[in-house]
Amino acid sequence: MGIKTAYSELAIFGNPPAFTEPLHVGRPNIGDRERLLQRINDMLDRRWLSNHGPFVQEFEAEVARRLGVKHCIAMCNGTVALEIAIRALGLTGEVIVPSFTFIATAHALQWQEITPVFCDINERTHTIDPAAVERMITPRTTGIIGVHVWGQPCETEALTRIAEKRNLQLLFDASHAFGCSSQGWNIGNFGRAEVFSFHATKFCNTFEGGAITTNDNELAAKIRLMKNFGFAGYDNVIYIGTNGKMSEVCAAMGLTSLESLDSFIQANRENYETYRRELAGLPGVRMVEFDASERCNYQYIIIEIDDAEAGISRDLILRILHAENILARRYFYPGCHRMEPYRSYFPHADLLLPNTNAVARRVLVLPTGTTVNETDISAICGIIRLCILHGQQIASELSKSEVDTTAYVS
Ligand code: T4K
Repeated sequence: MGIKTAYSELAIFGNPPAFTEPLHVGRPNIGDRERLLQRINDMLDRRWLSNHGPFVQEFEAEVARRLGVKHCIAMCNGTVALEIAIRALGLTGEVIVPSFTFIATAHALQWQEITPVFCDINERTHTIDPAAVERMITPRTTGIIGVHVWGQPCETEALTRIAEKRNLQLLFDASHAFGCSSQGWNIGNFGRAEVFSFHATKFCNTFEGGAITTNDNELAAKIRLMKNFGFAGYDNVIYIGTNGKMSEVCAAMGLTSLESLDSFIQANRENYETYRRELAGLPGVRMVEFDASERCNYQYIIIEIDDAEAGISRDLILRILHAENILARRYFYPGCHRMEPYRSYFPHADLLLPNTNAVARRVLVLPTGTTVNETDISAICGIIRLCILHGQQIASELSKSEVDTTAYVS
């Protein structure tokens, strides 16, 4: 890895990249490899590979204990967990959901022919705006899905009030928020249920995996049936269901990840502080900061680029970073409402989503996690600094050399 001190050294001009290997945003954290292999050996010896095996039971109990929630039902992934939670809550008609989220949140509704009604976000926190939620309620609305995007808690109190007042189901997509809190309470305890993702790219992973947590006994029992074809015992199906089960090997990885959770969070937190220091005062660059009074997993480093103030576009910065092998991402550009099938279904959704559109135009997610260290972050921020300080020269030299600078323009 080489530190660049002049903009003429940038890889976009044909120089060697700062990183010889790609630096990914979602590089998985691997806990204690020996413990994992030992668990996999135990599993093989036991010849119990799936169907609510001992590792899944232990994983569910450990997640529930950590979150202080009555029930945790492990699932094969976060998307199926969302689909099952939506079905178990009996959602139909229209459900209010932010457009600024991973496409799975919207698809989990549309997959079941429920209309996602896209709602705007708070421009600072990126979470669903309760005042906008109230404006989107119609006689067909049956529920609200809040997303704790980046691990940033939704305004849980306001959303709970609205759901109670309007008799709506409240579900949270907590895919990013394992280990986070809202007003001191662990995420996992809000609404009727919350859904986590333990995908490989999440700071706590089970290879692929997810979970639903709830304090509602009846709902938990229904979800357990639904994720196992509705089986209530041998030869006894009492409900419509699907296959949402987590496998033993995934739970083995999950248990191993949980053992290292504190060190993962510590590494993320140190990276977050380093980025904050390195990017402080750069014009046109704002880092999304987390409320220090809440617990947070710090698994995402999010910056916003104001093109005009920065003197260079977010998309040109992205292109420059990619040339350096820094594979920053534009999550969740362009917003679900601008992706199919929603773009065709709701061509006018844009008009009600000014904050979503503005944030999607500005956001960049940078690499972090246990594979990224302070020196890497200094190199990444050094390149961003060169972009900001020499934006105009870079753009004009690129246009002179007839390189296509429009490729990433929104
Ligand atoms: N709700 C929300 C709010 C979500 O963010 C997500 C998932 C879900 C629901 C659904 O949960 P799951 O069904 O996935 O459990 C990635 C993840 O695949 C996805 O889980 C995550 N959100 C989303 C934010 O990010 P992509 O399409 O960007 O993945 P991909 O393949 O581009 O990988 C991301 C980066 O990670 C790349 O730079 C490569 C790197 N990577 C990836 C994998 C899988 C690795 O270095 N190693 C790996 O093993 O969606």
